[in-house]
Amino acid sequence: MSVEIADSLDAAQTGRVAITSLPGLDDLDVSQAYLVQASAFAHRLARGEQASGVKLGFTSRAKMAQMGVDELIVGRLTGAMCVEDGGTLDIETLIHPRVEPEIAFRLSRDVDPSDPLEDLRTAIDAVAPALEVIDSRYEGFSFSLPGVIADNTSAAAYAIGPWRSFSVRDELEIGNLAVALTVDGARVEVGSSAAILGHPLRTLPALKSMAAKHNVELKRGFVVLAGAATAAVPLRRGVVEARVAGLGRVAIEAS
Ligand code: OOG
Ligand code: MG
Repeated sequence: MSVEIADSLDAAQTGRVAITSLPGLDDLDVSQAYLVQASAFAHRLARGEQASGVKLGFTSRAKMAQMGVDELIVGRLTGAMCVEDGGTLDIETLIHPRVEPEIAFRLSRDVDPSDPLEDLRTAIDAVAPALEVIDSRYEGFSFSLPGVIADNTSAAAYAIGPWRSFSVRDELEIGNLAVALTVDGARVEVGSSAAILGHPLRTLPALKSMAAKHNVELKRGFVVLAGAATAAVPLRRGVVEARVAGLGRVAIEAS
C-alpha cells in the first residue's frame, strides 16, 4: 500500500495534478508516512536529482495555526528544487504554490543523527536568509499529519541568499531577527526568527532526533531549512523577497 501511495504522490507532483483522495492514506501512522516519503523521494533520485538538504515544518505558531498541524515534521530537498538567488521559477511547473520566508543553515560535515554524542549545532558553519516554495500535492493543501509527511512536507522549491559564516561560538545572534516577506516590493508578512521554536537553533536537536528515528541523512554541504517564520502566501507571478535583519535578502521571480 505504501508503495502505491508514494507512486501517486510522485505522479501528482510530476503531472501537476492535485490529489483529491488517496486510498490507504488515512491508515498511515507517522513512521509509515516517513517510509512513503522516502519511497517517493527515491523516484526523484532515480530521475537524476541529487539530495541537497532537509527542511523542517511547523516550527512556528504562525504555520501551525495556518495549516492546523502542530507537530514538527522533516522533509527532503534536492538540487533540482533549488532556484538561484535572483533566479526565475516557472509557476506552471507547480500545482498551487505558496511561498514563505525562512532561515537556512549549512552543514559543514556529515552527521550521524543516531550518535548520542553528536551535537548537530557544531556542524553548522553558515546561516542565510531563504525562501521556501511549498506545493502540497493534495487539493486545497488539505492534509493530516501523516499525509503531509508522506507528501515530503509539501516541498517544491527553495532559494538561499548569501551565506554568512556562523558557529555556535559566534557572536552573531540569530535568536530575534526581524523577518519580512515582500511581493513586488510590498510587505505581505512580517515576523521574527524568534517565531521559529523561540530560537532557530532549537530546530537542530529536534531535527537530529527526527532524522535518527526516520532514517533521514544529514550530509556535508546540506542545507537545513529551519521552517517558516510567518504564514505562507500564494505564489503568483512577480518578484518575491525574504529579508532577514542582519543576514540580508534573497529574491526569486515567479514567472
Ligand atoms: C507544510 C510545510 C510546512 C514550514 O515551513 O512550516 C513548512 C505545508 O505548510 O504545506 O514548510
Ligand atoms: Mg517551510
